Amino acid sequence: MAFQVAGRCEDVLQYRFSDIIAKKRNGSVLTPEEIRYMVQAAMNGQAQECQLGALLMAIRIRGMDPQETMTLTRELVASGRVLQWPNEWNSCLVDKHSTGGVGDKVSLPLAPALSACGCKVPMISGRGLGHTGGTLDKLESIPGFSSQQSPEQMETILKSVGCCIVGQSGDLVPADKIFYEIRDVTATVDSLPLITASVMSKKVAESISALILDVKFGEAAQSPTIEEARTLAQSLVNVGFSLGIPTTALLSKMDNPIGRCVGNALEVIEALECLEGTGSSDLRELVTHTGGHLLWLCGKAASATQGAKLIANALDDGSALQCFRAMLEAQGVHPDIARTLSSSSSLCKAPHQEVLKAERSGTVELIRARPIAEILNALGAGRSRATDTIKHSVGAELLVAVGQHVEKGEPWIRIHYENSPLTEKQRQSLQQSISITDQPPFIPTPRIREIISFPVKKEELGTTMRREGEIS
Ligand code: IUR
Repeated sequence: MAFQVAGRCEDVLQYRFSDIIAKKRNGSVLTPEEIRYMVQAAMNGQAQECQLGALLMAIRIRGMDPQETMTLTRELVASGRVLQWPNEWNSCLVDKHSTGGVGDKVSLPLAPALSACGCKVPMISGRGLGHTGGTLDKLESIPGFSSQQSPEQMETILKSVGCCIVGQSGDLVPADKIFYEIRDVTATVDSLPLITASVMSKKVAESISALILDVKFGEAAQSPTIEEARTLAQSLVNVGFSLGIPTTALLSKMDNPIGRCVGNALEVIEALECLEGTGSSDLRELVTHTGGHLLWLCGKAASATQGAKLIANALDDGSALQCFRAMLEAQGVHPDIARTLSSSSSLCKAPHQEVLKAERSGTVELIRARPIAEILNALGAGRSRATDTIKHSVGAELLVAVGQHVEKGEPWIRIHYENSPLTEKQRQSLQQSISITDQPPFIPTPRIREIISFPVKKEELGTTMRREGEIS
């Protein structure tokens, strides 16, 4: 039954918050004015926390249509400052968002590789929470690295280096912070419109020209199935496009850890391998594909395939590594460290290591990322509450790869730990996380399974979403 909000008038400040809660609770569509009021009331304290929680739960249960989701995104953006850049950067400002994975260090090589290809990358990243890692935590394994940069400092770094990776400043989308804290304690994090508005508002506030989304699915992702990931990706792409940012989403499989390292300092070393043109092929695949799509979206490549080649060149010819080192120096790392950092540098080493051995011979079919990440978190690599401190040296190196043959007794994982060694239960759980079968060795399927994008030509704006088929 449609529900009419009482007290409606021209001045949005005269809504009654409880009427808006009831309207959404009853399944009606909120008007743009009601959504604006919801955000303003959260900002100016007119809405009580319990009312915000009730409204977020009503949205979680009843959902929002694409128009409401777009309006919520726009109002979140309007709650704070919007970054502004020199006009000449208008078509080359790009960023990436990942829905979170295990061993996901893609941003570290991607930002400098894009910068080496002529883009400006004002990347705003987050910290790890739960079983997924955070880009800022990884970078903070490098002594001196500072993720706190003002918009003015960001502009200076973008002028001289072309990319920066920073934390979100308090004046950017402050309403999202209020909503997120309440979502976190009211079981409303997993709401499609709330995730969409939260993610996209921060990207819109960055004033970028193009955005790539890595929407993960699988056991170690937020979305267990490709169908759920596709729905989220379509919602994100929809809002991006409606608010003027050409956006493409890649759906990528997240069951095995990305690359061969999990844990902050170890992942930086692996990112450096990628920047040196070597290292894990699945990491390089994600970096070149996400970068390739961005170069295409912002007109620096004739196709995503050509863009991927340009990114691969930047990794192979050392230009991306140079940008990475220059970014570190600009963000506080001592020049002697920044200018020489390489995959053979010793970075924040854990005092202890334990190697586990394969319990049978056969082919490695799967290495389950989620239990590995949960055990590493328990050893201090991650945080379960936002206020927890982390141990950058804690992590794991995979010594075997999916698809290869292993012999019984061969070492398959090396755990790096500080003061608390593995318990017997953790050891058993790690042994259960590798699946070794009798099938013949195989080449793993690529991680990226589907691409969701809108046409970027202006005359095609607003037409239906184009989804390219499975890519092999
Ligand atoms: N990241 C965000 O920025 N917002 C969200 O709601 C989630 C992840 I879930």
